[in-house]
Amino acid sequence: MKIAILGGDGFVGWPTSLHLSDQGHEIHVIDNLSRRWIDAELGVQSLTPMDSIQERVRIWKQETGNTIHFHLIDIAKDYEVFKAWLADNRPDAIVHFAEQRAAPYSMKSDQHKNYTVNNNVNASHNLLNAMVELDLDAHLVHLGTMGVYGYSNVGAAIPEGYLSVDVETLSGEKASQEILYPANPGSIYHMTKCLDQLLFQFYAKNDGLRITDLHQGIVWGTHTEQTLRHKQLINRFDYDGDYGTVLNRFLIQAAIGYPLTVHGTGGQTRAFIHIQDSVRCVELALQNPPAKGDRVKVFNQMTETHRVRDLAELISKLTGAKVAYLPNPRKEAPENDLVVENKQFLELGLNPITLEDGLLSEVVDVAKNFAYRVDRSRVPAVSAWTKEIAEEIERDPEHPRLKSVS
Ligand code: NAD
Ligand code: USQ
Repeated sequence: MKIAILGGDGFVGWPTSLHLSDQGHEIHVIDNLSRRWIDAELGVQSLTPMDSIQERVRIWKQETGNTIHFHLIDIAKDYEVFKAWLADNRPDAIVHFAEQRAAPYSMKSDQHKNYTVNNNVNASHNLLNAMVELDLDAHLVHLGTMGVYGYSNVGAAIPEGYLSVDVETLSGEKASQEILYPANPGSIYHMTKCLDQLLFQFYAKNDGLRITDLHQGIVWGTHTEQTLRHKQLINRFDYDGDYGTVLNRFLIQAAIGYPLTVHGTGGQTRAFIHIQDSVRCVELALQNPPAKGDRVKVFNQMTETHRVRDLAELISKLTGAKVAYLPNPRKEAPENDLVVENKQFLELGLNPITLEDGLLSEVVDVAKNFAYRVDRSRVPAVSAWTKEIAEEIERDPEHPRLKSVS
């Protein structure tokens, strides 16, 4: 297949591009490199030394003989350029990773909120709009988030996208219907993914676009089979307070002797998936497209759930790291349970990599190799969820949220 990978220079997009190229697909990475600019804005860098995208694809060609094409396009801003590219290339499938994906970054200021909403909603809408305009019957696979559901605590498993509900009709009878699971975002970033869901629902219904939405949990790990083939193919690995995600942050913190930064009591339960499984899931989704006219196909792309404090304790046991319980900069439930259905990928043959598979130590080893690149002052998460929390921080410059724990 000819596959466009929107956001193919990112943490999940790059290993997905390599994985699909390895399987013989013709891969076109489209990326505006905004993530690299955000590194510059924040004064941080990936823990792993990343080469330019041009150099990365050159090394891939050298190692495998396969060409990955790169196109520098901002899909949120350059609608006409993007549409012209789609018209000229007419891909069979499009994998859409190209959004601002960090919840803390999306909550930093009013400018960051605007940027995240404008970028993410326009990116998705421009894509859908252009597909209809060009009569492009490509299968669109979008990377969504488990966070659209809001980590429900109702005691029932979260279904894959749709909820069966009974409504009482005017004549007093029961009518059953399936609705999109009620959206309950916990950040501006997660909210944009809820808006994406509605865009997809409309375009599948109105224009018969074939869309799969992958509601993914937190991705951990860094290597995949293909990124290991050459040191210059290495994946990016974020550790800073905005882009680093919890499990990868804990593993890096353990490697550099920094106390594990648990927010609040650490009673938050979240869904996780290893990066190798994430790329495999995209492959499985591409092999199983919905038919034209079908509703949006939703998968829960996660393999296990864990409570944040249990993760910290597990890593502490493995590495001897200390655990620091910090005031939470986010507005979120301090404790929640989370049960998630993920039958569809298992039935399609996904064989999940779990935390017990020894990969935790592998990640700590990667982090130890590159520990010299870590700026410890960028480790604390300081982005506040509300004005009240921000004001508290401002009033008290000694507040532990602002101080590096050491
Ligand atoms: P990332 O920030 O590393 O990659 C996103 C890529 O998209 C970057 O290379 C960026 O430059 C590009 N991009 C952003 N806006 C663009 C635009 N307007 N035009 C062109 N390119 C643009 O993020 P990631 O961790 O690889 O996540 C990829 C997708 O998966 C995101 O949509 C995210 O919401 C979703 N996701 C990620 C995780 C995770 O734990 N990393 C978990 C669940 C879902
Ligand atoms: N947390 C800590 N300590 C830290 C960092 C985070 O306790 O040092 C806590 C947070 O408060 C939160 C939980 O860990 O309760 C998860 O935070 P996270 O930053 O790992 O994940 P999140 O903000 O939800 O976002 C990440 C990705 C996002 C993706 C989402 C999937 O950045 O793109 O959509 O995971 S999910 O969480 O399932 O919604």
